[in-house]
Amino acid sequence: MIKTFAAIALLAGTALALNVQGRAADDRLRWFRDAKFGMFIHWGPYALLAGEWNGNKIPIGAEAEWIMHRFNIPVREYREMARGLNPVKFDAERWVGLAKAAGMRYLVITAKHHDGFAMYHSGVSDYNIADWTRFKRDPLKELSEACRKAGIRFGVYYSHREDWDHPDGFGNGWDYPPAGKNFERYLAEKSLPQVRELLTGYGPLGLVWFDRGMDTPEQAGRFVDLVRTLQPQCLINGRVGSYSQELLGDYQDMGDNGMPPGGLDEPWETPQTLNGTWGYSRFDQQWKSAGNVIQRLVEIVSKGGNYLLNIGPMADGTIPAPSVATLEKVGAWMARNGESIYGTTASPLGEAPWGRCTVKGQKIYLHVFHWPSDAVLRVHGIANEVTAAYPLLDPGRKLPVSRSEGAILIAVPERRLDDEDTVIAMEIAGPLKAERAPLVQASDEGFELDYLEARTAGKAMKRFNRDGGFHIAKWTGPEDTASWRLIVGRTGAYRVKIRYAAPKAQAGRTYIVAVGPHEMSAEVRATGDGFQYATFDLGTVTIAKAGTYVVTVRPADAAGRELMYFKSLTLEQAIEPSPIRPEPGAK
Ligand code: FHN
Repeated sequence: MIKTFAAIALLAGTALALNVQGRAADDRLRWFRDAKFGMFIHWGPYALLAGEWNGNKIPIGAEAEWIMHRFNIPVREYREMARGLNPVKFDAERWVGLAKAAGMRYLVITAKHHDGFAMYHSGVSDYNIADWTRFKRDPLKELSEACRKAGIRFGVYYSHREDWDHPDGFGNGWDYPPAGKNFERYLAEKSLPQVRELLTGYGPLGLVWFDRGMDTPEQAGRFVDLVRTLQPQCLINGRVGSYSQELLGDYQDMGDNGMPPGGLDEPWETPQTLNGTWGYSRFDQQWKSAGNVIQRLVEIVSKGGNYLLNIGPMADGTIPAPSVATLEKVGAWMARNGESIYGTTASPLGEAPWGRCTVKGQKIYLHVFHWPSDAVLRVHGIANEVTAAYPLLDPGRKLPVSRSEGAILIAVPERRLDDEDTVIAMEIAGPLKAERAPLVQASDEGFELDYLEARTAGKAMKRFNRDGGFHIAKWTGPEDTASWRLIVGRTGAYRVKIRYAAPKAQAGRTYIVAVGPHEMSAEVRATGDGFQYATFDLGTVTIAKAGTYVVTVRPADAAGRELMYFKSLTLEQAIEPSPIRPEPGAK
């Protein structure tokens, strides 16, 4: 088994994907990058069922808004049920007030979920809250206005592909046999026109949040074009396109409740639940605590992402009390510590034994989840001089700072100042210089060089895709590289193996793996459709001298297509003496 100690610090201020996104996208994304925290709202007729249909219950932890699909409720019956929606307790200002009190800076509500019911006054279909029920109001209009007053960006969720009500929409095979469907008709009759309505009737939108992808890039492109034409400043989330590599929207969404390992080079967001469902279920009372939410928020922000946290209001418009209580507690923490969240960038420092860091220029915010019992906070991996350290809650209280064996030592108060997360602000001289610790061989068996620990250069980018997870992509030419530094203690032969995914179109390109001055080349081989990773043996390399080596992977030459979706490279200590050329020398 191969083990490595990967004490890795990524480069400060991780370069965002300007080369891919372009300046216009960067401009659109500015508010989003600063906002960090948003409210997601799943609200529709399913809230009336609250997780139960004819005695059948949605299991705890499963999605209550999927009830129509789970129990194959006939369209006719679901429509009848939806007539009863009458959210007399709905109060847009109160909802938006809660988002604001929680420290959230944007709000995204389901304009239409998979059940096909519009929660706004649609002219395209009378199957909407204003025409279909006796609640003659338009909640989205009221929310959009309340958001504008409160300075919160307003966004709409729209299920553009999945629609269990429309005979040609995707997903309802119990009323409408798939063979008879004309998906294009659904797009033309309902999906595109409703998105147009949303883009024209609710003022400037912060974003449109599409879900569940689209079958072809061309179809997804129509939604992208519509948004770009009608509201060029409006963001589009990553799920507009198919669940594949190419990002047609402005930023990537993780999978539901997804937490990336870190190191992503693109703007991203993770939609997460407060209990186990998005839509309201009266059975699911497994709520996350405020402390859990705060620490998640910090972890997400420390990795450069946004946290879109869901509430599932009840059918009458009441927000479940546990959600309100949690969000208020989170908000109280945000009111004290928001400076360490908004407008920060990904931390180059990764996880520390005591917590995580966020960064804003020359200020490093140390989020202490686990208070040190000896009242000394040890910070590793920062080369800069520290000019000041103080609790964010008490900036006048300067904390003594010293250095020992490469670590910054901060003498902190005996007790934490904030439950769950006490923030210590640390000011440094000059731009942040994160020390990149080399990978150290943990055993005699070798190294595993993971994509996450690589230093990327050129167009090579650490990405997420909803099919295959995380990897390095976007590299097309020799200047696009992934590299690592190793300290090799044990000399001898190492067997080199590479793990990647490559669809057929990428097969045949040549790539170089350099271990110090020794280069080996190979051709990319197709690993299957989608993002199926496979491991290939590249032979052995002999390292004759102990020392520090740079290992690099790169395309051999320039081409218009991506090289591969790279996962890892392993250098295993070979058992047999190797016939391969001796290493001319270490750097
Ligand atoms: O199917 C939906 C689900 O109901 C919910 O809306 C989530 C939110 O991210 N999105 C889909 C599943 O990924």
